[in-house]
Amino acid sequence: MMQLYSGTTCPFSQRCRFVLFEKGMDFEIRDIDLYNKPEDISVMNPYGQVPILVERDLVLYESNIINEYIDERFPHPQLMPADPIMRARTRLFLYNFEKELFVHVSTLENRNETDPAAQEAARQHIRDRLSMLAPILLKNKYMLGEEFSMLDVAIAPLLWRLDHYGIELPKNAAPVQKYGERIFSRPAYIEALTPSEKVMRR
Ligand SMILES: N[C@@H](CCC(=O)N[C@@H](CS)C(=O)NCC(=O)O)C(=O)O
Repeated sequence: MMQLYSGTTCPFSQRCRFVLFEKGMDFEIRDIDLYNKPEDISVMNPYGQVPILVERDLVLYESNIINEYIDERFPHPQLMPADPIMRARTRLFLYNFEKELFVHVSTLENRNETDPAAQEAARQHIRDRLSMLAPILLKNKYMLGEEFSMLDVAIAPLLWRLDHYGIELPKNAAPVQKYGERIFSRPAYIEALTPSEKVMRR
């Protein structure tokens, strides 16, 4: 059985919990206290971070890498597009999300980053970058169109945390908020939330 080492408030861990619940297979979630990390975390992941997925002698880290593995191992419902061109485009989008959005999420999650100016800059970058997605999400139900995909999984934990991070989107980004609500109403999304995540959003 797969085991996921997961942080109860970690947006990257939430991505993997979300995919595990979407697939509806057997797995075990091990909650890790990030203030008091067990030693084996750094043995399994040289960067000392969660999420980590363990399946027999396979040990994986990095949320997007873990999620692609789960998607290939349990193909239904498929979350990466079947077509190679769309698949490649999706990977490129995932890469862009990390470079342009989640690098700033990491600043806000980092307990050692206490500089208010750095935190405010991170909020501003996230606000601007998310607002740019509004025209696409006005037309599309999900990031790629009608089909729910790995891109929606990747971005959802950020949309869930906007209030929690103190980020208010401008009015013209309403389609982004509505898109978030569509993802948050999925049964697997709700099941994957930890008690600490449930209280992040009113
Ligand atoms: N790029 C990584 C980021 C993982 C990450 O930043 N995890 C944080 C918690 S949200 C962590 O484990 N922090 C503990 C530490 O760095 O000591 C991923 O996508 O999995």
